[in-house]
Parts: sequence; C-alpha cells; structure tokens
Amino acid sequence: MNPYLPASAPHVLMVGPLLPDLVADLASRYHVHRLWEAADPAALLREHGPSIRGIATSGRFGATRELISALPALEGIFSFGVGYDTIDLAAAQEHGVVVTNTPGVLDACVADTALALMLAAPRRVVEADRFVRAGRWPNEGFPLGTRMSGKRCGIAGLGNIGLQIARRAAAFDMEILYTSRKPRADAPAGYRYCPDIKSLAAECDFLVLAVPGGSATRHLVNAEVLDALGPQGWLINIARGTVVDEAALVNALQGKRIAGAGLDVFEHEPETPAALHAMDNVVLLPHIASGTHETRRAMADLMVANLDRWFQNEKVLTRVV
Ligand code: 8YV
Repeated sequence: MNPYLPASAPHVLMVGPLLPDLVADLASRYHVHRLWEAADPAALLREHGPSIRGIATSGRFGATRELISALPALEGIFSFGVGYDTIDLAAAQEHGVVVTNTPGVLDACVADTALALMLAAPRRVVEADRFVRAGRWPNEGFPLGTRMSGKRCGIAGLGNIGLQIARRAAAFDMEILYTSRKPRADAPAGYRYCPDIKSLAAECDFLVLAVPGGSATRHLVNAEVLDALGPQGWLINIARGTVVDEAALVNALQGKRIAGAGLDVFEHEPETPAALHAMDNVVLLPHIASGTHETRRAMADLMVANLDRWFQNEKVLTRVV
C-alpha cells in the first residue's frame, strides 16, 4: 500500500512479479497488493479482497476462476502481453469483469525473434558459437548448415504477428504459405492458403507457429503433423508451448523425423525437456520473443493506460472482453 496515495485510490492486486518500472508506475497511482509475496495469500485476500477493483497480471500468471470469484469488487483484469489463454475469460464475463491485453506493440519484436530462430537453428549459429568459445576452431572443421533463404515458410496463424513474420520471411525470398480458420481476404498476393496444419506442414520447410494458445489450439502440432513436416523440416514456435505436443516433438527429434526446432515457448515453462538440452539441432529461448527494452516499455505503457482509463471511466484501449 502506498501511504502517499489518497485512500480513495483504487486497490489493484498483482498476481506475480512484473517489470520494476511497470510496478513503480502502478504503485504511484494505485494501492498495489502483491499476492505471490504474501506469506498467507488466503489471509491477504480475506483482508484486502473486498476492496480490490483491478488485477494486474501477465500472460504468464493469468487469472483463475477461483481468484476472480474471490474478489467481489473486481472490475477489470489488465494483462501485460497479447496472449490471454491463462485468464479465465468465461469467469471474467460471468462476473462482468473487463479484460485487457497489449496487442500490436509487440508484433515486430516477436516476429524478429521468429526470424532469429529460423536463421539460428538451420545455420547452427548457437552451436557454432559454442564451438568457437570451446577453442575447437583451430583444430576442427565445423559442419555445414542448411540454407534458410529461398525456402518455403509455412505460418500457422496469419494474425498481426503472423503477417509480420511473413513480411520478414518474404524479404529472405521465402515462399509464404499459411493456414488459419479461413483464408485472409487481405493477405498479400502470392501467399498460399492451406486448409489445415497438416497440409501446411507437408508443403513447407519451416513450420512457424503464430496461433493463440488455449484449448482450441492445444497439441495442434502432434506426431502426425511433425511427420508431415518431415526430416527436412524445421519447427519454429513463438506462440505457446501448449500448441505443440512436446513429448511427440522430443520423440520426432530423437528419431530424426524432423530436421530441428527453434523454440521460444514450452509446455511447462520454465521447465524444458532435458532431452532437448543435449541436441545441437534445436535452439531454446526462455520465452523472450517480446523481450526488448522498447517493446516491454510499450507493453507496460499500454497496460497502465488501460488501467488508468478504466478507473477514470474512459474507454479502455485494447479490450479482450
Ligand atoms: C510476454 C507473451 O512475455 O505477449 C505475450 O502473450 O507471451 C509475451 O509477450 C508475456 O505475456 C509475459 O508473461
């Protein structure tokens, strides 16, 4: 609680840690309660729950039905991140609670990360760095990589992020294929639509996942899709770990049934399958696709703007429900 704020300032519950600058912004305007730091979270909710009007959260921490139901004065859930698969939207709607996210501002950096993985994995960039640092260059040859430019890029989910990935891939002379619920009427000429993920996987060299998470896309990429991608195909995931059946992916990599993978997200973050750690044909990132100073600042600003507008009775900028 901030003693310098008027008692009438809204109370906001933080579910998990957010960027220090963002927390400072929030704490300068709102009475902030930190649920994850509480020795007894149930006691915090008993004491402050009745005054809490907002939840400040992120794609990582979300908001459960249990939490939403425990806050009788809750008006809004304000999330840092575009994905809201960890927020119980049905519960929010039942309780008349508004939900906001931070779309748009992160598209470019997430797309940049997809391209970084598309280059790093087949060109063995990370493996080559390890090779040089280990002092092996003077005595050994480094194996050849696989070309990325000019290949076929298959994008699952041609939303704002998918489109930015496509634009970048096209600049690498890649052919663009995509799948989504229906063909995008405004897709640039030459982008080829595939009716489902399996046919997309079969026709591309790089299967790039840019679909939202949640139950509708859970394990969209399974053993069958990986087999369709085949031994020359690369899987790139900047979407959600849940989109891929991770056990099936490990299995396909171990059996050399796909060429390799570039992964920013995992099914059980921050845990990653130990089997992947030993593989040189995979590049593993700790969910950093939007993680630049510029983008995280823009996400924080958008999230705070949504909170401020809501509590000043103005229209929020980026409402989910
Ligand atoms: C964030 C993300 O890192 O926007 C998203 O959906 O996954 C990332 O940009 C995440 O929301 C923070 O937990």
